[in-house]
Amino acid sequence: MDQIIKDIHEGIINGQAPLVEQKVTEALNTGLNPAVVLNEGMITAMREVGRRFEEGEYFVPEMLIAARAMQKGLAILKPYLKQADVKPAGKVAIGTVKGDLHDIGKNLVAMMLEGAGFEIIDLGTDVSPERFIDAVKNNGADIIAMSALLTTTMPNMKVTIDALLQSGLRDNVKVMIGGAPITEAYQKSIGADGYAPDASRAVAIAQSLVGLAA
Ligand code: B1M
Repeated sequence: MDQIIKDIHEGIINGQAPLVEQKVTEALNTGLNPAVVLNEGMITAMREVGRRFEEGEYFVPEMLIAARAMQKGLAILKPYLKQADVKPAGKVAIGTVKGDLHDIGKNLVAMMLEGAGFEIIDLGTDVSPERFIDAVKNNGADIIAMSALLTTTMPNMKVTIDALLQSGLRDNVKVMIGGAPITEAYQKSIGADGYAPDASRAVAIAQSLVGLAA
């Protein structure tokens, strides 16, 4: 691993936001591939933070400051995740489901979709089924994109799909889901139209849901 990638990785694990900002900028200026910075430096660091939390080495405050450092790095990376010459692709209402406050993965998916030409309605975190429905009814979303990181909140994806069915809007919109505990089998079991395990595959799924060649 490049020293600079190691520095970014360690910086996130230790929650050093200014260092992460500095090193991500430096990495991009020296011509390092943004995907390498993201995947090898940053995403692996959050995985390590999760491991430490699970092992009882980290607690919520450490997770929180690591997440802040990650968000700072992502903000610098954002313009580099855009693809050149993208055509408008469709409107996506994205949010983390009710009860869930994790937003790093959701933000990353939103950035990649935006980079691929989708218009993004970012509903934020802790999004109720009613707010997703509102985005279809009043904002004309073509896709509802739900993220969940907790096994306790993932059932709210099904609650949202059921609410869409009850409101008569299910046929007007495609539903895609993702997040660490989500699987393709779960997607099928709740009647969602698509599942992606990571942000780049989320772009391909969204494109296929609106009929664009992925
Ligand atoms: Co939380 N947390 N957390 N946490 N947290 C996890 C998820 C956990 C796995 C940690 C662990 O135990 N190892 C665990 C869940 C266990 C479970 O349910 N089985 C957990 C827990 C328990 C909790 C609390 C309950 C802790 C507590 O309070 N006791 C609490 C819950 C709060 C709540 O939501 N109500 C909590 C709180 C927090 C913080 C607030 C401190 C912070 C979040 C800050 C923030 O997001 N702004 C936090 C963090 C940082 C994590 C970990 C360490 C990292 C998550 C992350 O950002 N990953 C996480 C451990 C882990 O995931 N290994 C953990 C990086 C991100 C890029 O990946 O989000 O998976 P991810 O997104 C990926 C893919 O999943 C996919 O693409 C993304 C990019 O590749 N994807 C999609 C995501 N959404 C998608 C949507 C799509 C498609 C793809 O289509 C729509």
